[in-house]
Parts: sequence; C-alpha cells; structure tokens
Amino acid sequence: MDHVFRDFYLDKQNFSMMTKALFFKLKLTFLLLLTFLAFSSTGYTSESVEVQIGAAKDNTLYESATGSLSNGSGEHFFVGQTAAGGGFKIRRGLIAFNIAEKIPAGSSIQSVVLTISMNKTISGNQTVSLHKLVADWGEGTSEAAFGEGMGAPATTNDATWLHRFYDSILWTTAGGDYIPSASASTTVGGIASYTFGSSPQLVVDAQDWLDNPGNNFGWVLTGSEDTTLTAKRFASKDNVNETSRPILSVTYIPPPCCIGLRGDFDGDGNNATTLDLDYLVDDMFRGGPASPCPEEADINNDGRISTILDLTFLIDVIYRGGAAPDSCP
Ligand SMILES: [Ca+2]
Ligand SMILES: [Ca+2]
Ligand SMILES: [Ca+2]
Repeated sequence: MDHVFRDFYLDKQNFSMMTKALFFKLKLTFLLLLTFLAFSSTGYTSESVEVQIGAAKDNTLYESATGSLSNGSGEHFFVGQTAAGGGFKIRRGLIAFNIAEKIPAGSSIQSVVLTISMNKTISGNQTVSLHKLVADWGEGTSEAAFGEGMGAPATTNDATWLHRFYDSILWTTAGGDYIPSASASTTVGGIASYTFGSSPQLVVDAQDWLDNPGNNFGWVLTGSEDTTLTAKRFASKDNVNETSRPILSVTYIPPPCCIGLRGDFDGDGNNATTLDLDYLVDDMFRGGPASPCPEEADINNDGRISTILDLTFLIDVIYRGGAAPDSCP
C-alpha cells in the first residue's frame, strides 16, 4: 500500500507543479500579448551609441636639437612655447586613442569630442589645435621631475622632437609628421577642462582610424608657437587624478549585425545568455537601452527586434533546449 500512497503523493506533486507551470505560462502569454500590442515594432532601428575612450598613449615633444628629451610616463603633456626659463622652446603634445578596439567595425561615426584638462599655464587665452599625425610614435618610461616642463632624458621608444621611436627611428620633419591643417581648435585660457569638436574633420579622422586601424597615430596638439610665454600644461593619461585624464567621446551608429551573433542583446560577444535576457527585459519593460547591434536583437530572425516573440525564443533557448538562433546576418 505504501507505494500506492507514494505514487498518489507524487502524482499530486506533479499535478501541482504542472498547474503552477500552466499558470506561469498563462501569465507570461498575457503579459506578452499586452507587450505585443503596446510595442509591436516594425523593422530594425539604428540608434546611436556613445562611448568614452581613454587615451592609449600620450607624450610631449620638447624642442631640442639633440632629440634627447621626452616624458612618456609623466603626469602631464605640454603645448605652446616656454618662457626664458625653458629656453623659449616649443612644446607639442601627442595623443592617440584605440578607436577600433572600442567601436564595432562597420559603424558610422557621428560625432567626436576630445576633453582635456589644463592644470598649469603662464599665459592667457591661446588657440590650441589638433592635427592628424601621419606616422607612428612611442611612449617610453621617461618621467620628468618637478613641474615636468623641462622633460626627462628619453628612454627606449620614446617620442622626441627628432625621434618617432628613440633612438632608432626619426620623424621625417623634426617636431612631428602631421597634416598642417587643424582637425579642430579651441581657445584655452585659465585652469579648466576644455573640449575640441565635434568638427567634421574630427569625425573623418576617427572614421579613418576605425576603418583603417593601421592609420591610427592620433593627433598632435599644437599651441601658439610664434610668441613666447604661451605654454599650457595638460593632465596626461598617466595623471594620478583619473577624472582629469583625456577622454574621447565618440557617438556612432553600429552596423545592424556588428558582432555576428543573433541573440547577443547586450552586445558583449556572447549570445543567448541570462545577461541577454536581463538586457532584453530591461529594454522591453523597464525603459532600458535598446540593443547596440539591432539585427542581433532579432533572435528569431523575423525582421522585428526585441519583440515578445524574441523574448520567448530567448527563454526557449536558455531554459527549454530550444533551437539555436540563425546566424547573423
Ligand atoms: Ca604618457
Ligand atoms: Ca550577450
Ligand atoms: Ca524578432
């Protein structure tokens, strides 16, 4: 008799579980229906995405007949011309950002803004300009003392006034190889944060670096070089104060299928995970952001993104052994 009671008990348990599952299903279906009515979307939307990129490298070119000075690991870089104490010499900043590492290939860049923090100056308002560099350069371990204005002895692979990579590879032109016309300019006065752009040329520069990463040597920053006493000091990527480091803010429209994984709702490179489910639920029900790569949010490949059908497809894949999504595109 025992087993009869046990079977009855188990049946009852199964029945109770089945009822719960059924109610859950009904609840889900109702929720899905409401959502479908409220959010029935047609086709892909291409929404712009903003990314903040820290500098990959920066340095200062200290005007010097011997090319012996640099400041690869210093906390600052310099722009403009020094006073008598500095020998009335020119300073130019170098800075580069790894665009292709942070933005999906095939994206269309919409705007580019560079923010840098000026923290010491001997002059009033000066124009500071960004010019696209046409040759690669290095950042060694040199670290200037005191205010860093005088530079430090260059170390291996540092950029100097004469060298792209100390002490083996020279610039074609002393002081850096760059396009003479500025990609952007701004007026720098007292101690504060300053922004460049977005300008059409900054967008062109960044798009080129995304499409052709081998062209990405960054920009040189030049100040007023015709008169003395114009130097400005800026926080470098190696500055102890993280919030003062250079930041490049780029807005872009990703390609519809940027990673190649249908079902990668959050764009982290893995598709149909619980993180994707969280992201989709946030997007659909909690005002969260849309998926960065629109076509990848169309997990069931029906031409509509982030719908209730995509949600059920995703739940099926994760929890019910459902079929894997189609490839993307
Ligand atoms: Ca540096
Ligand atoms: Ca993912
Ligand atoms: Ca879909």
